[in-house]
Amino acid sequence: MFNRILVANRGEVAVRVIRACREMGIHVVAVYSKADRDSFHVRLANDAICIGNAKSSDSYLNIPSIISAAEIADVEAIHPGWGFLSENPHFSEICESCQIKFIGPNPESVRLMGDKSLARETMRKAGIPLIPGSRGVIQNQEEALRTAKRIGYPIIIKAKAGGGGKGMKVAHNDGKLVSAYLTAKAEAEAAFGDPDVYIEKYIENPRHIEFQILADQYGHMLHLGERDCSIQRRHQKLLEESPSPIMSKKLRRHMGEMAVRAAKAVNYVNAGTVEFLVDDKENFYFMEMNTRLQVEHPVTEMVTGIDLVKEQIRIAAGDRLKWSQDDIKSRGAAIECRINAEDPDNDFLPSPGRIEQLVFPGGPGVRVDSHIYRGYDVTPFYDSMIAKIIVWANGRTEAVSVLRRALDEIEIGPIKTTIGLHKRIVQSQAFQRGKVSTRFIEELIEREKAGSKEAKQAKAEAKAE
Ligand code: MV4
Repeated sequence: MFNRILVANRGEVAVRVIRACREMGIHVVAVYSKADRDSFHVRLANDAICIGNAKSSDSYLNIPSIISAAEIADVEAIHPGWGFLSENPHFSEICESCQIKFIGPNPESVRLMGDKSLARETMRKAGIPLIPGSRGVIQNQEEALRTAKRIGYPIIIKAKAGGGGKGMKVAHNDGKLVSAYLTAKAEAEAAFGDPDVYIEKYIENPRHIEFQILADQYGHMLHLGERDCSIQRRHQKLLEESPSPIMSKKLRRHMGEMAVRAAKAVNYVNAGTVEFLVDDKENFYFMEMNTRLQVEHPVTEMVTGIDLVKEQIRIAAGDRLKWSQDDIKSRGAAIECRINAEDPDNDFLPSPGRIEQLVFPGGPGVRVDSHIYRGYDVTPFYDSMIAKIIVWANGRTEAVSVLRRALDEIEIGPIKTTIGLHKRIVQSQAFQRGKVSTRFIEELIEREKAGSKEAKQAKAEAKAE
């Protein structure tokens, strides 16, 4: 096992990884930018090294600074967390060439899965269900039109270098296709420096269901069940749960087998996630693979009892997985809410500032993953997620009750947060019944608008009488 690890990240994930290291008796070194001097992760680590200015490109994305810190601290391994350098194959290559173990997959699998069109072709060859679409990238307008005609409208154009919803365009007919194609290419070039795009049939109101994978260095792989992440806004997940309310044993076995097969097809090592879209007839299709620990990993930890971060570290150190697929049991139901320092009444504008008021929930079945404390300044430089509330209970209905009372216990101020939005989600009939799709938030906001209009009208009519 490693004696010393460096965490190349900040905020909540840095805290999460440092906690795992401390429990494992590993000396853990934090890095921080000038804006993060007073951060919680700096306090919890055994050592901390300043790596540059607040701007991410000067600090958490600055490979020479991080490698220098790792050399000075004399660590054996680096955990990249999520975001920042976690899916940068160049960074993991540099780590390995400096004899520092990168706690994550090989650069080859990261590079392959980062090319969304190549990932598709690899999955096709492996026999994973794929959304009908183009083979490889689209070369010109004529090919775009031919492909759309073959698969039928509506279609979606996606960037080869994209992922996570960036650079996507939907088209409903030939007339709209060419301009959608050209816009998608221009946006892909601007966002990723790569104009290549591919086409898929557009699935309306899908569910987003992803499978957690663990793979050791000896080719042994298993899945830890699914997470339903359908509740999102502008490709930012808001709430995730496991098990998915729509999952049957049979569907889980089938999707889980396909997820493991997808990981095997790229010789995957360490923790990863295979994302699927699921339509209203329970057809499922490979969407992409995330080659990192994910924000929503705690819901899987709560239902399986497996600490994913410790497993990541053990796998990187060369340990064998100690389970076979049949040993993995999911128990009860877990739900996670992401709390952001944003104003839901003002188009989710970031709301940085000092935390003066802070009460976290507790009690049975409640876990809080967060880096904030009373007196902490939420900086405008990074992601606006400030806490995650994760609840567990024997069944989904009970978990929803625990979540509702946990949300009622939280107080964070005076900055604005998304807690109120979570309360509205948990109140809704659709959520309580588990009937959600990726359009859930849009529909919730529409329903509320209609509801408040009706209420206003009723008031006005009552006045007139
Ligand atoms: C799609 C889709 C419908 N059909 N692909 C969004 C994130 C990126 N990973 C892919 N995304 C989608 N791809 C086809 N062929 C709908 C989405 C999508 C979505 C997916 C998951 C969760 C929320 C979403 C919100 C809007 C669109």
